[in-house]
Amino acid sequence: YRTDYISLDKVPVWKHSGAASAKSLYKANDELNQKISLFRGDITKLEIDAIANAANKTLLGGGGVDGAIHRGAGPLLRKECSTLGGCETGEAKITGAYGLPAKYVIHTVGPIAHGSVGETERRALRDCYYNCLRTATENQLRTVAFPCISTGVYGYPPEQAVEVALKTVREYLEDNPAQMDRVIFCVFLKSDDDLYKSRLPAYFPED
Ligand code: AR6
Repeated sequence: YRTDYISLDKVPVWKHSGAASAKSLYKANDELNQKISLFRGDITKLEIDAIANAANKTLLGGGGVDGAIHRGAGPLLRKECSTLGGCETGEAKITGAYGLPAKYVIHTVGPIAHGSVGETERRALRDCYYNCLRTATENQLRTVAFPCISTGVYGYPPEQAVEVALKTVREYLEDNPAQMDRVIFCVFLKSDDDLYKSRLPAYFPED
């Protein structure tokens, strides 16, 4: 038993701040809103069904969130990853989570942007979120956390990435309402926390 693990009951459902909602293209849907959390902290501590990993094509580990996940999981994760034949940009592959409190890790490879993005990168980032959610559903996994894929070393501008992340999750939940109980946006930086707080009302509006 580890006191630093964070179970789902300690991750509150996202709530509007009470400020006037941002202009939204989407209909208010309280059932969907109840499935969303914003959590600032270390994704490796979450005791949920699956955490997404912002990996590279080798799937053999790296820095950033990938490094933290491999450190927490231990060497058996790398061993399993080494059997998968890598992963293409936008695709997702599932493994066990070994020493982590989550049940599974869903590895995905974000686009390398280095500060500028076009439609190719945007679509690849969308594919990352979508394919992680689809992989979770295929494995009957109902609680999933995402880091801010591609916005670290890979240089995707966070204020553009947040739009892709929120839009893809919103549309997935609309299309698959019975398959998913909770999607956690796990931010690490204060700036991403602020960004998600300001943009969540546009994708998950209240009445
Ligand atoms: N929990 C949650 N988020 C984290 C954590 C953590 N423990 N640590 C960092 N972040 P990055 P990328 C945030 O660079 O841009 C690796 O070397 C971080 O603040 O990890 O997709 C891979 O092997 C940022 O917001 O991923 C690849 O080579 C976010 O995670 C490459 O980096 C993503 O930053 C992938 O680059």
